[in-house]
Amino acid sequence: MAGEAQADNARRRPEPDLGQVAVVPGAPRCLVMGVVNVTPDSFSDGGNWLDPDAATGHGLDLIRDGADIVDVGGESTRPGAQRVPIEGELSRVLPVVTALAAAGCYVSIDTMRAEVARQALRAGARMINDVSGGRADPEMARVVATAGVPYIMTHWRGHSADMYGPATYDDVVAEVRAELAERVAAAMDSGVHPGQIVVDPGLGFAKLADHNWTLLAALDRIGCLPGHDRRFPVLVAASRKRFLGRLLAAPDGELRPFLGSDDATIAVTALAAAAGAWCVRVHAAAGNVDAVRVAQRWREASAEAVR
Ligand code: PMM
Repeated sequence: MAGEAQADNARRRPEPDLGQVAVVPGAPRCLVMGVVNVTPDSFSDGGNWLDPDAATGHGLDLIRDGADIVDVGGESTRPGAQRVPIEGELSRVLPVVTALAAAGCYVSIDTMRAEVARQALRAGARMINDVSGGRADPEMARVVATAGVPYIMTHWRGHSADMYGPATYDDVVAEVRAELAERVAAAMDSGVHPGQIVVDPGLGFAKLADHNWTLLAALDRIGCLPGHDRRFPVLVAASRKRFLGRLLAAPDGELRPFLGSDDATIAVTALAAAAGAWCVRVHAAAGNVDAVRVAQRWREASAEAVR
């Protein structure tokens, strides 16, 4: 299989010198990435932050509440969403990225388009979050390699217009790890340094609720990809996703509304941080920041107990 061959090449290739590459930020605890969706139609907060000043203010609030990174996106990926033209995406994100970067925030750009990533980096973004893992735009890996910035690669099987058509797996953990391994090998072939890469199981992206739970339960294996001999940092983005609303459904089957799943998001954050996640991507920062602090202390106490 082409993917296996790519992964084998990745394993054999000596790692290049880090040079000017900005490696993924390390942290004593799991990082918290706050979401700023500058969209009319994202599933939990669509329309709230479409105005650039409102979006910037929201980003600053997330940082004040303890978020380490703000993730600015201008294209909804909710199930069924159609693509926005690139001009529309640029006009949504660039003023917000510029303002948040100028205020000293660590900004990530959430985009599948290389040109949007390039312009956002020029405007001050320092990290690229690509939910397609480089599949939507073949130019993306070259932009990442040239810029030398951290790059989040999410497991993805296709655009949101048909989110659940490709949600078929015999073994979801093995298949997600194998497909991520292929994407990582392809990025490295384009010159991306492995130290730039973060992987993400892509909760909800071509995944049914049970797939998401199975992936979360296997979190400690997601960063160890077949054919690669380093463990990649893992980002978990469960916040307000539909599988939480389904878990918390009322007795009559009505799904819990998005805003009613923030406590469940915090519970996932605590468990993900305890399982060693590098970062959680969340819509509301404060409770999640508390949760990662609890998880960190718990991990330290566990380590102390075995010394
Ligand atoms: N999900 C959404 C948007 N961006 N980024 C990463 N890395 N992983 C995700 O799972 C992800 C993402 C969609 O959720 P939203 O509309 O609530 O932002």
